[in-house]
Amino acid sequence: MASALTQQVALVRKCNRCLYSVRSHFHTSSGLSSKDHYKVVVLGGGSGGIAMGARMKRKVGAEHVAIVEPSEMHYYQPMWTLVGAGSKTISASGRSTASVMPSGVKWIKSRVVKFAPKNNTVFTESGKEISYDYLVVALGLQLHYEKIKGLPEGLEYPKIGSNYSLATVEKTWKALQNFKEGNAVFSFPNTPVKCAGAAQKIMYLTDSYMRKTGKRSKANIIYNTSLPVLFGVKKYADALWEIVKSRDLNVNLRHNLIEVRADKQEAVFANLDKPGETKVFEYEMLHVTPPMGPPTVLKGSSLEDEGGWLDVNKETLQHKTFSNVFGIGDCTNLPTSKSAAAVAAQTAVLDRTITKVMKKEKPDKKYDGYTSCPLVTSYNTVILAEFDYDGHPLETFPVDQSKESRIMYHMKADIMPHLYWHGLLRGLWGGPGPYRKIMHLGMK
Ligand code: FAD
Ligand code: UQ1
Repeated sequence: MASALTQQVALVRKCNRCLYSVRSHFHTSSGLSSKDHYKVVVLGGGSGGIAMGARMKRKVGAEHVAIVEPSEMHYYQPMWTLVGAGSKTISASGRSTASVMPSGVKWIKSRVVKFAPKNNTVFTESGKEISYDYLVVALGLQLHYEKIKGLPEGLEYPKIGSNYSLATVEKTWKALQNFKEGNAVFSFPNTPVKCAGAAQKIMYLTDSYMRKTGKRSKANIIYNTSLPVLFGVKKYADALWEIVKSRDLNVNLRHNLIEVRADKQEAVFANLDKPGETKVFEYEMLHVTPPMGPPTVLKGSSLEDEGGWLDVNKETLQHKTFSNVFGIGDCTNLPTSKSAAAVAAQTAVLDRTITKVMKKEKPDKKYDGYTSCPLVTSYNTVILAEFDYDGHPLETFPVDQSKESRIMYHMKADIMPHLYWHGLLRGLWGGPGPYRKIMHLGMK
């Protein structure tokens, strides 16, 4: 009896070793073992998560780092603006998650579903309990197409697209190509968004495409935004207003999309300054920037602020209550415009903050809110907006970046993807801060 038991235990051990080696070979784990511990656990394998995983690997060694990410594919979302306008393909914007995972780091291919920060533990959908010494939260934000009446089903119809999601970005390009005559309508929601410029970049590209194809005189181009301004930083807003006027684009401020009647090709907007007043716009093409919000998994986690965003110190990126928890990117309440450029600058600060906390020292490097938005204004021009928490321009190049530039377009379309895949994701690109200082040497 005893020897049968011993044999069984030996067999189970052998199987476990075998499973372990299979799993580590594929460098993923599906939740077969129920409890794991890592020195650093990163939640989310998007821009911020992969970059911080790479940096933490250098700090504590690959075997002490795990990244929890459910998706098989990792997408370079900034390319979707150009996919929606037909100048890049969706396949060029994606790589397998396995290929961007820092080698040797454990990929836990699941979704985090619960936090227990007092016990330094998170739980995954696959039933795994993971404990950590340090936690980096990089969960991104959530798109809420469902918050607009008629939209989820409306997106099944032609003539509607949205550059914000993988499933709908190619529909924008189809709608643009099939445009005959009428209104081309673009929306901007009444919530925080990622890459605040993307909602209007596609309008400028639509205008350019229609001029190129001789359809412009048949199109009435309308940008309806919930905001009271065209762009949050005056220097760039002034430049954009000039473009809007010169290209005959119609901008309606404080207009919030609330309903889509796709069968009738109608979009209903609420006037945010006159409660109860709505206006119906017929469309031949509609581009939707959906309402966005924090990851719902943060709700009730004691990690979130009153708005549901991860509650971090705006200079150090350390959580305000739990000193071994840190945040980066779109899921945080950092009061800056959410972007991959912001994530890049945040990685350099967060790397330093965590190093200091690990040594039981006070974090010293301060994030200034750096963010950037390459405002694509045609198929070969970009206004490169770069600014800080206070909305002050923080331009990298010693030129006036509010002017439309072909070189900046080349940078956005051809150089930036390399900087993303080979620099940011490998933890080697911490934003242009140090280069800005060199570029401006001897200048005011
Ligand atoms: P993400 O990169 O979105 O990653 C979040 C990750 O968390 C995802 O991989 C997701 O699968 C994972 N996740 C979610 N929930 C869970 C869970 N429960 N458990 C585990 N994992 C989870 N930025 C620029 O700088 N320049 C641009 O020109 C630009 N243009 C853009 C254009 C478009 C159309 C879009 C959509 C975005 C653009 N951005 C741009 C914004 C940029 O892509 C994001 O700000 C950036 O990717 C944010 O990184 P993140 O790590 O915070 O989130
Ligand atoms: C950037 O660092 C970055 O992340 C890699 C982006 O996301 C794709 C950007 O769009 C921009 C503009 C920057 C900032 C980089 C420079 C060189 C100004």
